[in-house]
Amino acid sequence: ADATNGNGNGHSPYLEDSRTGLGVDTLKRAIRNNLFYVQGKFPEIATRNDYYMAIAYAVRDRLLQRWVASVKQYIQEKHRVVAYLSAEYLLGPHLANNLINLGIYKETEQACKELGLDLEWLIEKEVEPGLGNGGLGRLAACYMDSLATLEVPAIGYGIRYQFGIFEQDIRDGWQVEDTDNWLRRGNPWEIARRELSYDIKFGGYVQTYLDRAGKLCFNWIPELVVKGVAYDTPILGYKVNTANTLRLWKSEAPHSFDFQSFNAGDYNSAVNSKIICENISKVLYPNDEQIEGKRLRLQQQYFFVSCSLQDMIGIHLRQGEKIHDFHKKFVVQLNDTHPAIGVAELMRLLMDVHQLEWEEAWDITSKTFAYTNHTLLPEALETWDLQLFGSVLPRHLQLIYEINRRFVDYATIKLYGNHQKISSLSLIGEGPRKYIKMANLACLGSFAINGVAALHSELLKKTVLKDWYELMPHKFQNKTNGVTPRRWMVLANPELTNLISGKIGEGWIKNLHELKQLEPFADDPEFRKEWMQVKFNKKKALAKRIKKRLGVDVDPNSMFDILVKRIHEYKRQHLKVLHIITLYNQIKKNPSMDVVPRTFIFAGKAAPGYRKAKLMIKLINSVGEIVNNDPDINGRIKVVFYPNYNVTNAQKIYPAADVSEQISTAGKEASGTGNMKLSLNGALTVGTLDGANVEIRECVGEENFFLFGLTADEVAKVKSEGYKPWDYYSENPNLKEVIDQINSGYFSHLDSKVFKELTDSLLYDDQYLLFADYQSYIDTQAKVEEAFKDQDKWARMSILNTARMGKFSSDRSIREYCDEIWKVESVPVTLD
Ligand code: 9GP
Repeated sequence: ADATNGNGNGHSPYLEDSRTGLGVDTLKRAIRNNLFYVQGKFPEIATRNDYYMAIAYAVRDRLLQRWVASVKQYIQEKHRVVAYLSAEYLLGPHLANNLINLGIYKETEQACKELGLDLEWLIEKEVEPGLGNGGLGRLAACYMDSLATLEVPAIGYGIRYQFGIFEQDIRDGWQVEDTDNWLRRGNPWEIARRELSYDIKFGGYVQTYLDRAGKLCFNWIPELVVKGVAYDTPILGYKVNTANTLRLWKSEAPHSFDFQSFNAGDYNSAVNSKIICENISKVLYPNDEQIEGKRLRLQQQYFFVSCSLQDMIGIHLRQGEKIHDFHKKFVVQLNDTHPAIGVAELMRLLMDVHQLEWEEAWDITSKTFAYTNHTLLPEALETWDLQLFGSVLPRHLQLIYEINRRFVDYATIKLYGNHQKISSLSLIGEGPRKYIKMANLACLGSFAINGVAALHSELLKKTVLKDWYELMPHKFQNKTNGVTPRRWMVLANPELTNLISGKIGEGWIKNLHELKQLEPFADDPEFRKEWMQVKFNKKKALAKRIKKRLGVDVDPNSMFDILVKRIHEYKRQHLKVLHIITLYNQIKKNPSMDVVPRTFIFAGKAAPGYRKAKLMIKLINSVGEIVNNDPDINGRIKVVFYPNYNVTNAQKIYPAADVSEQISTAGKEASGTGNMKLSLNGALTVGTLDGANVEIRECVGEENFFLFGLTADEVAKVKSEGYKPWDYYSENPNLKEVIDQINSGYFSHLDSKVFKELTDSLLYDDQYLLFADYQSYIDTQAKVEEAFKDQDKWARMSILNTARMGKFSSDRSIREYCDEIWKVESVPVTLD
């Protein structure tokens, strides 16, 4: 069959190349070959992982053809390139995504079937690379997908952490962390480029001397040198030939061990340096929205930024270009402040290595970088203790002092006499201990600064970056986040994808605005029925997973009310718990009341050192234990905490959501992207006017969105007037009952102390205004319940949510970045 049937149609006269062909028979042949020649196995003894690998390598071959063509064309035609610098990439599993982007999902499924394999079962096997914490890392992954789909020459640079975000388990209601050994079975998607490595210096001191021409020169004598080795992963666009590179750096020792120590019999010292060097890319810091001023983290940041900038300069010079034109070749996007040290590092490379003068080096640097801010939380803005910084990067400390000296001179003239403002703009913070302000370095060194949703960008200008906005208003922009419809619809929800494409064709997958054509079908009763049937099937599938994972029965006919994201006080998972307990109490008081059955599904990780977030998880599980087993409730409400929220699990959860909970305190969530994925999958949002919720509501229509709570302005006002949570508690009997109940030990086997830290922080501080928003939230939830009773109307609202989400494609975001910040153009790639 192979010899006659290259395209799987039985008519092809020639045999497809087994590494590039896309037909069923060719894929079968490739899988069998890989099993034999790559895995060294034959079917009788092959494991599930062997087959997964065999398929992955077959797919990788096809990616490589496009990847090589892309790189070749970029080099030959010398295109301008976007370099996306991000300490995190939350990629999610590769296989199914690559099959979709190659357009061979069905063919591969068929090939597997003919080999007696179940593709879906093999896909389930894939361990995802969890090289990120949450929104910021996932955004970087969506952007890589869109860059390739829009055929924009781009390189993503980051760190190849050996251990990604921890795996979460729940024991006795508490979060327990386990290491994420994602590389244990190998990674078929990457190629190690051992020839591509750079030396990265740390510590030591700087020698200053005059050269023969009398020029002041600096020679950094490091205490430690680490080697950064490139590991490349191709990122293919959707049904295009463009495959861009994600280049992640692994840290290694320049030498495997120290021979002198080894010969002297001191084995530990002989391998010590190897361990120190490898530690740098060993593990991802598991904190989201929280800085940790640890030496290793600074080392990680500098490590990947220096490797990346040296790499870019190398690419530029190898193309025969001049260092003076670096900024014309590359535009470098700083994903938050984690790579902001790049500003000082590019200055160092241009001056100390490439011998440019200060003025020209600064001119190039400040035309190269653009900075995206992802948070309004002041505690998440990175600073480094100056002494620590100087001990890791002594040369950069000098450079930052000099950048700052020149800047402060300028600001002093511009802002004559306004010492407070000048000191807030300074790159160096004063106090008992001095510190470096990375956001200020990023603002000063970048030609563009953007927030990630309209409200966020406005608040940046009014709050954390106010002084910068007033000094340099021309730099400020907004780029509302987006999500890739390929992963979050086509892959996660093939059933809905088919239903939609059956009505309006497939154009929406690349141009999400086309979903608008679905609107008229919201009035078609038959379509509404089919729509709800797909939702029901996805709920059934999730219910099955919940049963398997947690042993809890949930009813797919109940409303699936979903709150999934990192656990954080500002995201207010505990407000949801207050609602659940309120509902529980209502039913307890009137067991025969007519209540819409609901399943509350939570998921999310807490930073391991964030005690209150971990307590919130325990509270959810404790409430679940009581509610789920109370005979008065009789299964009408269920509470589930689905462990180990990651991309794989998210893909199963979003399509099953009826309700999307986006309940952060207004003015705290920069954007959110889960809100977009849920609404795209037809969930109705219960939300505050925070982050991108504002724009989602504008798009889907206020009648299709459940709004509650204070606005950002009202939050600021309530706080400035002296907010007293206790007053809300004492004046609202339902709220009081809920808090007292938690405090009494009702949900914790009569242990009244477990949740005290949490309830005390609400009663006496309540930074995130749960109590102020409580009644509004409860009232809105009553409206949700009413709306759900009319399933036909609900279906209509659900369809309109999906139909109106066109704006929230990451393709739209990337197009805006390209046109308004990066000034880069698409380059369609042709295959040889
Ligand atoms: O908290 C923001 C989230 O709102 C946003 O959607 C995401 C991507 O822009 O970034 C998150 N920020 C961080 O993870 C750290 O600043």
